[in-house]
Amino acid sequence: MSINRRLLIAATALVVAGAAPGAPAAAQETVKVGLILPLTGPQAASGRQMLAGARLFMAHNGDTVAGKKVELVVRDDTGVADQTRRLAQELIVNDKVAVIGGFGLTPLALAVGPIITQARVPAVIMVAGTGMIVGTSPYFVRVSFTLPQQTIPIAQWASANGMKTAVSLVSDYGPGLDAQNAFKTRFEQLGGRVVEQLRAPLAAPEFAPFLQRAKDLKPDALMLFVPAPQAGQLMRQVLDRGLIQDGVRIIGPGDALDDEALNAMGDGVLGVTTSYAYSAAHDSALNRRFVADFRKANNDLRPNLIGVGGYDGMKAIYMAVEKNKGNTEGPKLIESFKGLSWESPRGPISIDPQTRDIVQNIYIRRVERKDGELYHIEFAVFENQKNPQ
Ligand code: VNL
Repeated sequence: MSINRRLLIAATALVVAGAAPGAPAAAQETVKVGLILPLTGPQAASGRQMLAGARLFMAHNGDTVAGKKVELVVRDDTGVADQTRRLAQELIVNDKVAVIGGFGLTPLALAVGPIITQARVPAVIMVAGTGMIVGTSPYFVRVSFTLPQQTIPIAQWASANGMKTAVSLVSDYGPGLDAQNAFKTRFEQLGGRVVEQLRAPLAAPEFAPFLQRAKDLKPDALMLFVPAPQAGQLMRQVLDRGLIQDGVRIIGPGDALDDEALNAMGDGVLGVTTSYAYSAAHDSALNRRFVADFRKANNDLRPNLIGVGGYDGMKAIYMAVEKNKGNTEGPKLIESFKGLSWESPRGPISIDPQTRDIVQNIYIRRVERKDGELYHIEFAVFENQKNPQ
């Protein structure tokens, strides 16, 4: 390594260390919020949802909090973890943001853990759902969901509704493995049997051979998980292969029947039952306003849980800054996220003061036609669910 390069690395380390107490951010009259989102590439749908949700929150609630102006600094990581890491560093060191947020996939969130720990800057997770992420830095807080939290209720429901055998098919990375493990554990505790656990690659998946295998095994249920942007592609192939017509019940956390893609799936998915924290059809005044304004501002795009994550992420940041009377020093700011609770478009939610993870209702919902569109209609609820430890 050249002397110059060594000096550069040492200088970068010093800058990060210098930013550590967060004092520069606290002195500013602007609260800068850095959003790191996949705005291009295969995960772009998530970035679009998060950004729309964050902007709608500001449209609804104004751009000042505790007397300070809130400024979004938006960056596209293209869904690549090296970019997420580099952008986090830049936002903290150069832009002096008080907090960062976003993270469209588990590996993207994990990439910033060491940086936020060292710089002592809070990071609000608006999508990533692998259970262990929040535990990897004392500066993480999560407003999205965890896969075990969202999956266990459907294992109970399936068991209570006569399903005895199941196959699971998931994306082969953190959240998929979490969903698969949580499902198998609960379903088998209740007397069911998972006869095979299938895993498709996350990048450019080809689902056909896995679906054929699942079909050949003739289980009562097929439990599915893919990240929400892959929902349309997966379900098209499920329908093409005739699994539902063959009598296999499709179940899982709601990601594979994502609200943004649901209408395009068509009537073949009527009756499919899943468990999830949010439905665009959630029956509350706040959600009706959220959905109507979101659609109006985004070419009639239907919001999903990722859009809600953007909205609630900003809500959490506003509440934490307010609670802290405008002081945005990292170590103080992270404290003020702990124990927050509020009404989300999905229903009542809170941040566990011990784990900094989301506590929320998980609803059992079935696809029905309503006002000419397909929706997830909620009919049962598991209240105040935490990520199981
Ligand atoms: C993750 C989990 C991503 C669930 C998702 O969609 C999702 C993740 C972007 O943790 O990577 O629906």
